[in-house]
Amino acid sequence: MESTNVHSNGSFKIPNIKFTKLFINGEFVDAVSGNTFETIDPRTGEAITRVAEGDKEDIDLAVKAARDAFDNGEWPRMSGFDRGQIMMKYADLIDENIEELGFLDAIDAGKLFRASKSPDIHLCSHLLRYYAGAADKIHGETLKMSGEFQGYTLREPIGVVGHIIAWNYPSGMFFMKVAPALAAGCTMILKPAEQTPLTALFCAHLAKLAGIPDGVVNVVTGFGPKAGAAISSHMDIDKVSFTGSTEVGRLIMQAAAQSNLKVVSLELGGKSPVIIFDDADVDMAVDLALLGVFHNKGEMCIAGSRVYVQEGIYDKFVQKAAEKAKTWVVGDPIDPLTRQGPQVDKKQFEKILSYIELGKRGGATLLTGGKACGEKGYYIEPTIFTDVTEDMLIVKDEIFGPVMSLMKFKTVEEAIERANSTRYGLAAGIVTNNLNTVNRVSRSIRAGIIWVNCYLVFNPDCPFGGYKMSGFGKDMGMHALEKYLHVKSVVTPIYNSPW
Ligand code: TXE
Repeated sequence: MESTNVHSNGSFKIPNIKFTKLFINGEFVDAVSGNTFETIDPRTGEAITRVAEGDKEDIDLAVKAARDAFDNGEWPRMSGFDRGQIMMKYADLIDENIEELGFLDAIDAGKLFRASKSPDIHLCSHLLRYYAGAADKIHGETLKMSGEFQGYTLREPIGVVGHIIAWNYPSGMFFMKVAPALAAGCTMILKPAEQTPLTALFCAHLAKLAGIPDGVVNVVTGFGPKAGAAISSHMDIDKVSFTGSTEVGRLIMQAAAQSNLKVVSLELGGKSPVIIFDDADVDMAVDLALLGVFHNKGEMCIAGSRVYVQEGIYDKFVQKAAEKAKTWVVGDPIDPLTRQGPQVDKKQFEKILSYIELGKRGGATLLTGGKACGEKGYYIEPTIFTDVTEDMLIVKDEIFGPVMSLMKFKTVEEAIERANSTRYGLAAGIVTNNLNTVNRVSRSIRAGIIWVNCYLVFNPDCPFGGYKMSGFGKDMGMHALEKYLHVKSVVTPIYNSPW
């Protein structure tokens, strides 16, 4: 462990960065190469600190530790109840350190400090407690079979898991992956995104404090093509669980197929529709639609970036959306009045601005925003385009920023068809008071989660994951636990063996 000093800035404590090394086999260690890289504060574009840059050799060491902990260690063998008790302790430690974790997410990812403390970090401890409660309820079945045999199934931990995660929910995503895998009895290596390594290392430290045995949770910071690729192509990792872009998801599947055919689950991009019908309360619908795409500065795979409004309320909606978007405060994510912080890094900032340019040049009308703001850092104005058509790239591609495409529709059939006209299928929103419309549309949209008269509502018991090119395999809910379990059948003769 490095320095533990905490210095104060106004009403909250700003922590010094304590953990910057790889966490392997219960110890913080330098990368084998000795290399480090900068992690950048998107509020300023300046470096926060340097972090160890893991590579294949470091992944090999982490896998060796995780393999040994799985093959010979106590974690997979202890009772589910005991695992659950340790996970409960881990959850308590997250709550005790909520301010520091929230702050690290704010300076590393540009997330709202307020939102990082709640619900983001609350979700972390909630996930741990949810899966801690499930750890002693992993049961098999008894099989009657036929003839002189009977059988039963065992649900066993899948083995050594490699988690590769993205930067938009650094701590929440850590526990979406780690908590169910821990409950199942797996051991693991997690690679956080290179943009946001800080909370993962802090959470590794808390895992040790909670009493999770060495080698069970290993964190290797580093870059995708090196440390990430070493996970997906490793011969001794049994499963890879990934959250990130569709392009890299494809590479992960290829690497899994070409190495040891490890089990793969992918949570990828989205281009989610929000459909607002004539009978909706316009103020409520506008608030919901703005939140759906501007929250977390639009860096959400579930961002409701395609907003379809029925023709009867379209004009009123456009007017109110413009008014409200202009009051959306962009600024320092530490300031409690801010609603939108900076984009995560320069690359993402430039990607979003280039899509905004594409929209302008393609003939879409800029209703609000449309440019960067602030003197330094990676801030972008909340941007709404109207007069967009389905063939424009701003409507087809995941922008992953505060950019809404606002479109008009006439009938329910048209809304369903246009909502489904995407290669993605992660989420959708419906705003209406008509129950028949709710039932019809929610059954017709090909997406993993449908929010009715709400948006962005998450809970650990609510499965989350995509259809189509948004990936496969669920995070959260009991379905996520299944991802980390194998089913084994055991067959025995009822009386004497016929052999
Ligand atoms: O993602 P990457 P990026 C989308 C979003 C965003 C775009 C690019 O549209 O603008 O992706 O973001 C690791 N083998 N999403 O470039 O590259 C990488 O180190 C193994 C949606 O940041 O997919 C990081 O840990 N791993 C998404 C993780 O993959 C590799 C969230 C994600 O990075 C790798 C993030 C490789 N060859 C971006 N290359 C969502 N579903 O929420 C990279 N990585």
